[in-house]
Amino acid sequence: MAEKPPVVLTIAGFDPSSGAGITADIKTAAAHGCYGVACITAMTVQSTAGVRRVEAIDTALVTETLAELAADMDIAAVHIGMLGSGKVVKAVSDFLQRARLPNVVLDPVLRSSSGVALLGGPGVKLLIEKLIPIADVITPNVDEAAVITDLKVRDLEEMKLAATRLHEFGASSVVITGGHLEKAMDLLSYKGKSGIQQEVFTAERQRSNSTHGTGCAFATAMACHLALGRGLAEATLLAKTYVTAAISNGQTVGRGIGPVHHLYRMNQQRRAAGSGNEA
Ligand code: PXL
Repeated sequence: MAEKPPVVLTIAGFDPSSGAGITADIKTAAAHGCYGVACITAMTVQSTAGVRRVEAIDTALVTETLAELAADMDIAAVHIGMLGSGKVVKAVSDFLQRARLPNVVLDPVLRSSSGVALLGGPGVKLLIEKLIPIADVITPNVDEAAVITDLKVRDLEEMKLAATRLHEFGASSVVITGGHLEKAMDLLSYKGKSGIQQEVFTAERQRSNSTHGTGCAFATAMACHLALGRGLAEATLLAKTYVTAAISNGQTVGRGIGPVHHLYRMNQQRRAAGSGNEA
């Protein structure tokens, strides 16, 4: 019988180098046995060397694409990445209010790793007002958490305070990723029965040049694990483990910051089968 994989919808920008954005998210969904579908929010001109140009997509295209997909298939989880403009933030939040889809993971993408703004000030304000309260989980990195909360976020204590502020903004659950802190640390914070519960996940910091797309890979992997029925803490741990392995198996592509290897498990399968490119 044909299998029915969980469908994971990514609403994100297009990175032609496929380290980040929708093409990377589709690889992440495939790596988790999910079926990825996508709504493009913005075009970027970029390579591993950096982002050259960003153009938001016509919001009518976003609205129609989301309605078309939601009418056709059961969506088990949603990943929201780069939105590119305040108008697109509004179109996506209007859709989510109507469609009431499960397991909405919001990665509040504000800047590229090379420092180019991917969402302007008015867009950030709308994201805080309209998307944070309806997402099931938000996954800012420490820099994004600092911009959104207007707090300094440099260590674990400050991550905990920022997460608490994000709950005050209406966030149900928060994972602040601190992969580039001296000690790589992620903080999971959620509203439990007896108030806010916080759990820390640590890993050795990796020195690597293959780190383009870590944020997208983490948030999409979270969405996949939630789609597969896993709880929040398990999803966080498994998504972190996935990204750590995707970095350490990073591929040398391009002359700049290389992509993580979203499909590293396929190499392992090839090796186990004793065939393929084992270089
Ligand atoms: O890593 C953030 C990000 C997300 N989405 C798209 C991007 C980038 C960074 O460049 O281009 C489409």
